[in-house]
Amino acid sequence: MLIAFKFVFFLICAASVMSLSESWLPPFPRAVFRAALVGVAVLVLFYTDIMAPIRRTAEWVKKIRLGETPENLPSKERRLLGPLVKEVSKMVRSLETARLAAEEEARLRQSKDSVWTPERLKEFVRTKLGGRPLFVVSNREPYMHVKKGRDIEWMVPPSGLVTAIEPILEACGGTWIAQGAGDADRETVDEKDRLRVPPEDPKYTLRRVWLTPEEEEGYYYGFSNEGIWPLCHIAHTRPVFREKNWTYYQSVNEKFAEVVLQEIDGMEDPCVLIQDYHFALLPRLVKARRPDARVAIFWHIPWPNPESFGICPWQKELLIGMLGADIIGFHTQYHCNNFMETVDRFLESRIDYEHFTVNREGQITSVKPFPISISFIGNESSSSAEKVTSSKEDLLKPYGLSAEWIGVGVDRLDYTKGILERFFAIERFLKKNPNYQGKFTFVELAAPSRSLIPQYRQFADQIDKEVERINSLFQTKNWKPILFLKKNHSHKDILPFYKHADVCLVTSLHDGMNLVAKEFVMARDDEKGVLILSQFTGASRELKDAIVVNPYDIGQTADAIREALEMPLEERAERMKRMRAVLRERNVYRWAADLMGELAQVRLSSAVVS
Ligand code: ADQ
Repeated sequence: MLIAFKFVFFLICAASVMSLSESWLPPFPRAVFRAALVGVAVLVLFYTDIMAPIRRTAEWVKKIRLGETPENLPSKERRLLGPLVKEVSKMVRSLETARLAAEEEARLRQSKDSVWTPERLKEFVRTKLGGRPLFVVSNREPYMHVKKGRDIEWMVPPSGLVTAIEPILEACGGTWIAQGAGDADRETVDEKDRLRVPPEDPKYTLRRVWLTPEEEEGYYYGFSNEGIWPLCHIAHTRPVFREKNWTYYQSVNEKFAEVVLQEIDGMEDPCVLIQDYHFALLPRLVKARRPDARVAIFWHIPWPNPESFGICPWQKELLIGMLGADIIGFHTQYHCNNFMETVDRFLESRIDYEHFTVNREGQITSVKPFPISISFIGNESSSSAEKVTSSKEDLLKPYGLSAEWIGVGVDRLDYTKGILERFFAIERFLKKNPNYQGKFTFVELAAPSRSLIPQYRQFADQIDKEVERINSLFQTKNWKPILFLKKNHSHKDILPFYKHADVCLVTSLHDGMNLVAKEFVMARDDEKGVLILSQFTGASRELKDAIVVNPYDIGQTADAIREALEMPLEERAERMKRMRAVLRERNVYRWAADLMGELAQVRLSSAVVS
């Protein structure tokens, strides 16, 4: 635009000079003079507005190549070379990430450190799978497309699963099969319901599966979340088993099995990694038709004792479905033991407690713990994306509150997370320690969850009432004991609360692992902050330097809050240091590597699963 404007301006000036020249030059020299004038104008424009920006852009790219951090390109260059600059900027980001990763790798190699990084995982998986692609199945998809006005945007649903699985798929390629749940998901797939992701730098295929509202209600809300979820958590919420939901659970598992079989068709010796309790029947359905496939299922929630599991009317069918897998993974050895005892109680099979395997009709399944974790490699605080500048005061100010100490809780609004028990403990703490009234505020960041299920709606109402009751007992003009923020917060919103809280409360009544406890520890590079952790979480097996409590014991949790707030600084730092060392060593890349290593080693039995 600007160039065109300049060109027109030059032409007008040239025309004026030329009309002047008509009076003093004969026709031929006048023509030469005119041509020369236009030529000079074009040359000047070409040099200043095309060559110079290209030269400066080339300098900019060169600086990046040499590892320098150049200033942003001036707007003139960005205007002229817009699309090119956009692509180069993306390249710069990938290059920067690759360079940081390579430096980290080199540093770790030199220090003979055993930390797992995404790069190490990629290399490991590439070698182990020998170029074979991987097929992952989960209920939730890693990328969701949603409508924003007239545009379509993509988002990553908040899930630890994506963090854990994506580096593996990025390394070996393959296909992630999941339910398409975004309102623009159908508009972004090809005729085979596939698309390449990540959207900005495609490395693997996402295959979406469509469920009808009835299927979603019966399989997801019904059998999975009203049945299996409370069955496995033993949080004293009665599981609901309806025949109709069971029928949907079976048919949706069959639907997913058909998709898996289509996707692995023609692949030799494919690896299939199934996620969670939504797909207990899937391993057998796949293995029966493709005995040459290596199949693993990872169960993200606890496994109960045989007596508790025994109330499920379809206990045998679920167990037989799972035992189609070559590997069944849980977070803890305790859950593996419960599973083996359950199989022992309800199925005809040969159990080997020495190697933790089940042999059912010749199909051998290995049952192992793989404690899931977070993407902590130890240098996170240096990443600019993670920098937090707010203060404790800034966090409470928008709500007209101030407090000397703050506590934090981050949960899906789920009855298994012990949120009510936590609030009762805060009430007890303030009653027992009146000197903290007016000074300690607990911030609960709670994401609404599964609100179509009646128990979840009742639970949410009960929480609202208790928050109101407890606050009304103590609150003053600019202070209250509980600040209850109910929404799905972004990780960026949660981080300042993790960073500035004096104490984090994780009081699950039962939890497979609990990643919030680990996220809190990862955020505390200042080595301050104390973690209070339920003994009924998988995380309590690893984070032994937390203050471990029985969440049903309200008095004990109340005393733990006081102990945390009054803990000497050195002790806090010592505990946090040790917990961070554990997490660094057992991060999510190690989880993925252990699981993939095991899957690659599976010796396929000749048995055909019936
Ligand atoms: P969840 O029951 O969802 O996972 P958890 O492990 O704590 O429990 O993970 C929750 C995740 O959601 C965390 O990453 C957390 O940051 C995020 N989250 C929680 N509240 C939020 C909020 N208000 N806004 C936004 N994000 C929020 C299941 C099992 C666990 C197991 C995991 C992984 O129940 O036991 O640890 O899978 O296997």
